[in-house]
Amino acid sequence: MQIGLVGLSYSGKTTLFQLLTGIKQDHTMQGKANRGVVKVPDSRVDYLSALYKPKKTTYATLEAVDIPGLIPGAERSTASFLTAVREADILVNVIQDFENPEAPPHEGELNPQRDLELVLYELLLADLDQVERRIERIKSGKPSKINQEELALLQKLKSALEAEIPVSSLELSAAEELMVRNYRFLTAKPYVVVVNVDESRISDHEAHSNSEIAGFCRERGIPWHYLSARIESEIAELDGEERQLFLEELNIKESGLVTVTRLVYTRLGLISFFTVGEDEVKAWTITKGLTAREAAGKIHSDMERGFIRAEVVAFDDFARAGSMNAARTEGTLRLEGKDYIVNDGDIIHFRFNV
Ligand SMILES: Nc1nc2c(ncn2[C@@H]2O[C@H](COP(=O)(O)OP(=O)(O)O)[C@@H](O)[C@H]2O)c(=O)[nH]1
Ligand SMILES: [Mg+2]
Repeated sequence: MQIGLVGLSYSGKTTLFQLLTGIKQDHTMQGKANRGVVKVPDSRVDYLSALYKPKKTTYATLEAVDIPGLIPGAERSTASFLTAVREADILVNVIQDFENPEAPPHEGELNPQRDLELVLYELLLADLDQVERRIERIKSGKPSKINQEELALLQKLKSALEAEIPVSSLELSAAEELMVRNYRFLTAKPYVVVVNVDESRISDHEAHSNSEIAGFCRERGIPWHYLSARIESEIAELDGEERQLFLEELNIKESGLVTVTRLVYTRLGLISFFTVGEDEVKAWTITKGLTAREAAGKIHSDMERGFIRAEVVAFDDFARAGSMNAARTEGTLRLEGKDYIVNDGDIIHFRFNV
């Protein structure tokens, strides 16, 4: 799964990219999209790894792309920007809410709500542009070949986008949904807001909760989070204990890396299950609602084909029991069949036959 970081220049995209991936970037390299792997922090994996002491510990991963090139009011967004945004599975909109002489705000005035709306507007315009061009192309084709259903849908999308309604907010039939998916509209993508706030105001939770942005997001069901990207990316370089001390000192309850990855998981409907052993402790990411057999297929197609049973224990039950044997005695480790729906945090051992 790919996270696309979008936002105006100087909002802190590259800084957040650094926090998420641990990869240091040259901030002067404007214009180039950076790609990196996000190791998804998970205290359950930490616990299992400390217990099993495996040869290898594998965390779940996401991909992050730091996408520059969004210029409000430009005639048309740059092609490289649009291509990168279209590839992303989820957009994280980074918004500037800090003062820094190295980061002049848009039109000389710091205004987070305006910046949020500017970004949404650019996404709307890109979709509208795509819709209009498609309508033109259809209309200029042979009349006999005109797909009336598609044309009707495009007209509906056009009116919505002109009224600044994102594609994700539209009620669509199953057939329309399918057509829309093919277009990969930017305003149809899952969307999360990260407000990059000055470190001096990072623990002002009341102000964050009452902000214009919070109201806007609450009303529309958009997940949002306040963090301070620069100080957090500096703290992230420290080792465990020191890191915790600094976070506490700043009254930051949880690292932005943890919160942002959790928001992304929730918004994308992702969950993790674990496999454990002396060789490897590993987190696997799947979409919510998969059966045990389908989950086995994520590990290996043989496991799906030859699936017999799954031995399952919820992480919390396992941690309480302290070992597999204790969990078995307590009855929380149980056998499940192929149609069992996997839960977030399940520790699973698949039995299969090939
Ligand atoms: N004071 C402060 N400065 C920040 C923060 N985040 C980023 N910056 C600085 O703002 C400038 C722009 O950040 P950058 O990540 O390059 O923004 P981008 O253009 O969106 O990639 C850089 O000089 C950063 O060091 C922050 O939370 N607080
Ligand atoms: Mg940048």
